[in-house]
Amino acid sequence: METFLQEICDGVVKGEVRTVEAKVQEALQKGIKPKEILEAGLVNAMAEVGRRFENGEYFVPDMLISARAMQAGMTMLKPHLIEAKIAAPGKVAIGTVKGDLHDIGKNLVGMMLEGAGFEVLDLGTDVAPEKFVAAADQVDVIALSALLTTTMSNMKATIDALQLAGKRSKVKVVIGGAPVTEAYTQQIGADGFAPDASRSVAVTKALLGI
Ligand code: B1M
Repeated sequence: METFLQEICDGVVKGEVRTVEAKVQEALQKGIKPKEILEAGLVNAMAEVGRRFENGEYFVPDMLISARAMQAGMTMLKPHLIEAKIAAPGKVAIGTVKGDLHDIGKNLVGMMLEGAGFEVLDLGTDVAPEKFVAAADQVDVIALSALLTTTMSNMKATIDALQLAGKRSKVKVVIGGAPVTEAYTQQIGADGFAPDASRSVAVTKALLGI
């Protein structure tokens, strides 16, 4: 791996905001592709943070410090990821489901969709099913993120709430997040599953027939 990318990755793992910002800046100036910085530097680092958490080497405050460094890097990358903005092919409401506060993956998916020209309405984290239902009139797609096995069930609760409100057929529902699988997608009656941010664009486009 390029030294810059390794340094960005190490900076996120150690939670060093200033190092991450400086190295992302340097990497961009050296012409390293934003997508490469994102995937090999930032996303890779959070996988290592997760591994350390599982091994008992990191605790919640460590994860938060790393997440803050990751967000700092993402803020710098965002304008570069969202370049070629063309006429919006559709509108997406995105949010992390009720009870779940993880937002890094959700933000990445939102950025990639914006980068692909979609208009993105970010409903934030810990989003109750009723909020997604309220947004359904304004969008073509609802994108749900969940990182916890305990909050995944709120994806189904959201789909059920859309159904109950008579809005299910108005929108496509696409889901994702570390514990989410294709089988779960079918089980709860969602329309699509994206295993990562890049593929969320292809899946969303396919659902809209673009
Ligand atoms: Co949390 N956490 N966390 N955490 N955390 C995990 C998810 C965990 C796997 C860690 C572990 O045990 N190894 C574990 C869940 C276990 C489980 O449910 N089976 C866990 C736990 C247990 C918890 C707490 C319960 C810890 C506690 O308090 N005891 C707590 C829950 C709080 C809550 O939500 N109510 C908690 C808290 C936190 C922090 C606040 C400290 C922090 C979040 C900060 C933030 O998001 N602003 C945090 C973090 C950072 C993590 C890990 C380390 C990293 C998550 C991350 O950002 N990954 C995570 C371990 C891990 O994932 N390895 C962990 C990077 C991100 C780019 O990936 O989010 O997977 P991800 O998104 C990907 C894909 O999944 C996909 O695309 C993204 C980009 O490619 N995707 C979508 C995501 N959403 C999508 C939506 C789509 C499509 C694709 O829609 C179309």
